[in-house]
Amino acid sequence: MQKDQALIIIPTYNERENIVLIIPEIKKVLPQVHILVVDDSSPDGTAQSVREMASTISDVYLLERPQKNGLGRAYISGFQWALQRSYQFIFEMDADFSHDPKYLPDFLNAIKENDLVIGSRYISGVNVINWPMSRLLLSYCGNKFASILTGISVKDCTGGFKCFRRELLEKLDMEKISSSGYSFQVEINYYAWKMGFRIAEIPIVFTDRKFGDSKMSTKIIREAFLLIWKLRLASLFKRNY
Ligand SMILES: Nc1nc2c(ncn2[C@@H]2O[C@H](COP(=O)(O)OP(=O)(O)OP(=O)(O)O)[C@@H](O)[C@H]2O)c(=O)[nH]1
Ligand SMILES: [Mg+2]
Repeated sequence: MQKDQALIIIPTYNERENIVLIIPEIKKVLPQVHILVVDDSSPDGTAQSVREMASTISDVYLLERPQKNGLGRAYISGFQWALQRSYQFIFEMDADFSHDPKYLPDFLNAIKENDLVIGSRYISGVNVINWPMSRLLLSYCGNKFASILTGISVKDCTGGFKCFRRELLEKLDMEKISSSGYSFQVEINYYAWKMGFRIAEIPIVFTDRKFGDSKMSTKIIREAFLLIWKLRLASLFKRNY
C-alpha cells in the first residue's frame, strides 16, 4: 500500500442505483483511492452489486453488517476496518451523489495541514440545491443551535462529507460515541475539537439525492437535539469530553 493511501468509506442502505454509478465516478477523479462500502444487508441487493464491481474495479471492498443499525455504527465499523490496515486518510461520503466526487482532491489538499477536513454547505451563504425549504431550515438552524450550544466554531457540523487523518481516529474513543443518526457527525466533530485537533472547512455545493429514499426521520432529529444538550451539560460539568 502507498504511504499516504486514502480510503473512502460509503455507508449504504438501499443504494443499489447510486452505488453502481458513484464508484466509477470516484475512480475517475482519484484512480488510486480505495473504497469501502459498509452495507447493512440492504434488501435491494446493494451488497451484491458491490461484489460484482469489486471483481472488475481494483481496490473496492465490502463490509457487510447483519441489519440496519444506523449511519454512526456503520461508520465506526468502517473506521475500525481502516485502522486495522495502514490507511493514512479516511473519508466519509454518502452514496447518493449529494457529495460530488469532484471535491475529493480539495480534501486531500486541505488534509495536508489539518487533522479533519469538513465539506461545508454554509461557508459562504447556503450552498444546497433541491432541498425543500423545511429541510434546509432544519439543517441550517440545527447547525446554528449546535455551534452556539457546544461552542464549536464549525459552520457545518452535521455534514457527512469529511476526511480524517488516521491519528485522529486512533485517538477517538469509539465506545464513547452514542449517536446512530446524523448527530454522529456533531459528536465526532466535538470530540476532535476538544482533543485539540486541527479542523478545517472547505466549501462544497450539496445536491439532494435523485435516486432512492431518504432515511431522515423524527427519531434522528430527536437524537440530534438531545445529543447537543448532552454535550453542553457535559462541558459545563467539565466531564472528560
Ligand atoms: N450502512 C448504513 N448506511 C446508512 C444507514 N442510514 C443511512 N445510510 C447511508 O448513509 C448515507 C447518508 O444517509 P442518507 O440516506 O443519504 O441521508 P438521507 O436521510 O437520505 O438524506 P437525503 O439523501 O438528503 O434524503 C447514504 O449513503 C445512506 O445509504 C444505515 O442505517 N446503515
Ligand atoms: Mg443523502
